[in-house]
This record gives sequence, structure tokens and C-alpha cells, in this order.
Amino acid sequence: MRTTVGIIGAGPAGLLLARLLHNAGIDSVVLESRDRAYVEQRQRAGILEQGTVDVLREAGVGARMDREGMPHDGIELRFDRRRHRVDFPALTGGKQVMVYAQTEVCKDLIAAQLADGGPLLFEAEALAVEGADTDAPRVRFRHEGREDVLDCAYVVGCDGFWGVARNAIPAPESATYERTYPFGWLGILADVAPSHDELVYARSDRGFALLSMRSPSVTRAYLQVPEGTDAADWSDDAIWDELDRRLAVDDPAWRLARGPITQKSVTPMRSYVHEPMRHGRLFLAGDAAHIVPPTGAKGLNLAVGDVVTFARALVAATEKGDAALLDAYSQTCLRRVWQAERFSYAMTTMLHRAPDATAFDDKIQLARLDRLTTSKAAEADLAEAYTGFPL
Ligand code: RFL
Ligand code: PHB
Repeated sequence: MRTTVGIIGAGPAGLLLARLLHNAGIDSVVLESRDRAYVEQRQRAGILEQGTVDVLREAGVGARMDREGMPHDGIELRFDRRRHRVDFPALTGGKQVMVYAQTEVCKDLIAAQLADGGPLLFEAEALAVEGADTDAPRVRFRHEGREDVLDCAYVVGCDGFWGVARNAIPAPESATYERTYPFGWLGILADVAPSHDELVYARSDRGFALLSMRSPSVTRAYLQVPEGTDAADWSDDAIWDELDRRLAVDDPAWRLARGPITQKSVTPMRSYVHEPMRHGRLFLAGDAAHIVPPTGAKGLNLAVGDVVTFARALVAATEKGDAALLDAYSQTCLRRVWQAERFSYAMTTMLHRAPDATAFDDKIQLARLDRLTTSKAAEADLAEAYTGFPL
């Protein structure tokens, strides 16, 4: 098999890249190791930055998002039994975010690709990228029990943190920067209307809690839990009781609505960056190159930024013979990546309680939150980062 751009992975990065290239008249093949149902059901991100929303609309896959997604103008911070709203449009000159699940973004992109795009092969596992530093890179893969080769002009590794593309960048040319956190998130989906109309990020002495949503009738919520926690050890009642404690505020109007929990799972938390994001004709995009803890809601949005940058660069190279943008790919992406790392780290350390936290650490967290809620400049800094840095 032969194509211009071989794309490994059909998460948001790989699927959106295939769509952007298709729209630009550049052919691609997507190889995805899992089956379609798995990719469409995998519960993950929920928040799209304004820039991501714009990109999806321009790519022609925004119609259902505009019908079913929920635009949000702010978030609530809770600490010390107090509630504080951060008003995004007022602080950023009109920016919003959109609550529209990653599962739905992937479904929309898969439908578009299967309708009129290039090949999208499920249960096709990439085994290795070869010849990345030649003019003819190849992806070896296994599909329907047979090994095959995809010959490409470019390969883009969109295969997530556990993928194989990154391995093709020689170790002496690679640097990795990493931080793991001694806690994870227990995430739930519940058939009950969200208790608040915006997301609530809560810092408590018992740890972090996040109240989010998937639709007007489905709640998504997270609890900070010790690293290594098994979701099965948490009964539904224990989860609701703990959310109630961590979200508690001195406001008689507040009530947490409970309902049947339909899904629960634990996600570890890490920050990770691989540099560079390019080696010859192999480019890395999304979680394949970088991971952020989910507290800043940045992972999917970074993946979108990477593939938009790659698609623009490839169009410039193809149409104008100008490779400058391709050459700058890694540098261009990494600047944005490190801003997202910084913000996600700041949100994580401000809101979670580390197992070895001291009374001093608690006081610093509360002082950071107090500052955010009393200084417009500090609040605007959060709002700008949350709604997204320009692409
Ligand atoms: P993905 O989504 O991991 O997709 C990679 C795809 O590659 C496939 N694959 C292979 N295919 C072929 N051959 C191989 N050898 C392969 N190896 C792997 C995999 O099966 C998969 O389909 O990476 P991508 O596309 O870079 O997208 C990244 C996002 O998924 C991720 O950053 C976000 O989900 C992170 N994230 C959030 N991001 C946000 O922007 N906003 C949020 O609100 C947000 N919340 C979250 C999150 C991630 C979470 N978890 C579970 C980690 C909340 C959670 C709980
Ligand atoms: C989600 O709804 O899954 C979600 C929202 C905000 C985050 C992380 C996850 O920061």
C-alpha cells in the first residue's frame, strides 16, 4: 500500500489530521489498532477550546457539535467552603469553551472519513516506522492476520502515549521531560442532570473534585484518589458521599444530585514531553509526543494544535515548495505544548492534595486561590489559558 501521509492512530489527532488533509486534497491512510466501537466509546476529554471549536467548524465537522454541544462562559472554583465564578468572555474579550465529549468528536470525524475520505483501517496495528530519515519512510503493520507495509512520503505518529512511532526517533537525539503525580482521578458517568450549569473545580482538605457534564441529563465527575486505586473498590454511595464532602460550600442553595453511576474508571496523572517532535519525515502529534494532567483540560486541544500546524506546513510545502513551516514544526508545537504543561501543572498543584502535603502547602494553595479570586489580572491569566492560546 502507498500513500502521501501515513497516519498511525485514530484518536482525535489522527482523525482530524486525515480530515484536514482530505480537505486540502492530500491523500492519507489511517491505521488504528483498536476496533471502531472501542475508539468511539473510550471516555476521555470533555472541553473544547474556542480555537478547537473553530477548527472543527472550518473542517466541516462542526454541525452536530453546534447542535448538541454546550457552550460555557465560565467555571466555578471552590475552596474553603466558598464558591467563585470565573467569567471567561469578560476576562478574555469574548472567548468561550464548548462542552462536547471527545467520543462525539471522534464519531463525527470517523463518519466523515468513512463517507468520503481516504482509507481508515481499524484493527490495523502499526508495528514499527522504518526509514524515517530517508525520502521513503514506511510503516510496518498487521491487519486481518497479515503483515503489510505502508509506503509514505510522510508519517505522522498520532498513536498516543503507548504508541510505537516515538520509538523511531533515535535515543541520542531525544530528550524526555516527565513528572508523575502520586494520585490519579476516579472518573464517573452518571444518569443524572448536572448539579450546576458550569464545571466546578474544587480544592478541599480531602483532595480535589471536579463536577462536569456530558449532556443536560448526564453528569461526569472526578475524584482525586491515591495512585494505584482500583475503581471497583469504590461503591456508588461512597463516590457520591465523597463528592458531597469535597464540593461542600456555605450556600443553602447548593445540593449535589445523585443518580445511577453507569461507568467508573481510574486515570493516572502525568506530565510528559518528548523533544523533538520530528525526525526526518516522521512527525509526532498529540499524546504520542506529550501528556498533560487533565486538570487544565488541555490534552485534546493540544492534539488539535499539532495537527493543524502539520497540515498547514504540509500544504505550504506541497503548494509553494516551501519547507520552512515543516522544518519549524517541532519548535512551533513545543512552544504551545510547554504553555499547556505550565498551566496544567499550575492547576494540578493548586487544587490537589499531595499525600505528603504539609500545613504550609495547604496555606500556599489557599493563598493562590485567594489571589485568583481577588486579582482581575490573576483571574484573566487563568481565563486566557483555559480558553486557549492562539493556534
Ligand atoms: P489518543 O486519543 O490516545 O489516540 C491514539 C490512538 O492511537 C491508537 N494506537 C495505535 N494505532 C495503530 N498502531 C499502534 N501501534 C497504535 N498504538 C496506539 C490508539 O488505539 C488510539 O486510538 O491520542 P490523541 O489522538 O493524541 O488524543 C489525545 C487525547 O485523547 C487526550 O489528550 C485527551 O483525552 C486528554 N484529556 C482531556 N483533554 C482535553 O483537551 N480536555 C479535557 O477535558 C480532557 N479530559 C483527558 C481528559 C484525558 C483523560 N484520560 C482518560 C487520560 C480526561 C481524562 C480522564
Ligand atoms: C471532562 O468533562 O471529562 C473534563 C472536564 C474538564 C477537565 C477534565 C475533564 O479539566
